[in-house]
Amino acid sequence: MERTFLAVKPDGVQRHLVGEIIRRYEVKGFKLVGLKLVQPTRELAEKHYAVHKERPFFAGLVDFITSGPVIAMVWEGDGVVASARKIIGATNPLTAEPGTIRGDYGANIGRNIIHGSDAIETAQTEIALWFSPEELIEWAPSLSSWIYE
Ligand code: FUP
Repeated sequence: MERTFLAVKPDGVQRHLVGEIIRRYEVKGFKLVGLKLVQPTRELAEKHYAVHKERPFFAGLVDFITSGPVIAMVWEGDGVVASARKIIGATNPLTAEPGTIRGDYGANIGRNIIHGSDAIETAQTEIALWFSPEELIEWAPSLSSWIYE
């Protein structure tokens, strides 16, 4: 089953959006398989955003993501990678559609509340970076037959 990595960034934690964000993925029908509060180190943040290391916003991005705790999560479900991104919305909250997390709660690209893996391969890399295998829990949701045909 497909898995994705989501993280509520320090702004989302400070703004008390953790519960609201988890709720959106729960009620959608995805399965939570990993969850923890993390104070990211610079090393972790630089690895996580390595693809952006030549970009002008990289230093600020690393400063921001290491500035406070983040909620790191792994969610599982058919098509969860792309669907979770739709629920998040566009990178810039000012252009993200209303109804998306960034569209509803954000007003600045540098404070866009949540991270979500952009592809299945990226998700695998990010899950391995943020979680050890024993932190991911296999469990059988009793509602499965009401969520999946
Ligand atoms: P996303 O996949 O939507 O999180 O966006 P990107 O991977 O393109 O960018 C990662 C983070 O860099 C964004 F969440 C916000 C930040 N960023 C900026 O601060 N300025 C920019 O011009 C682009 C991205």
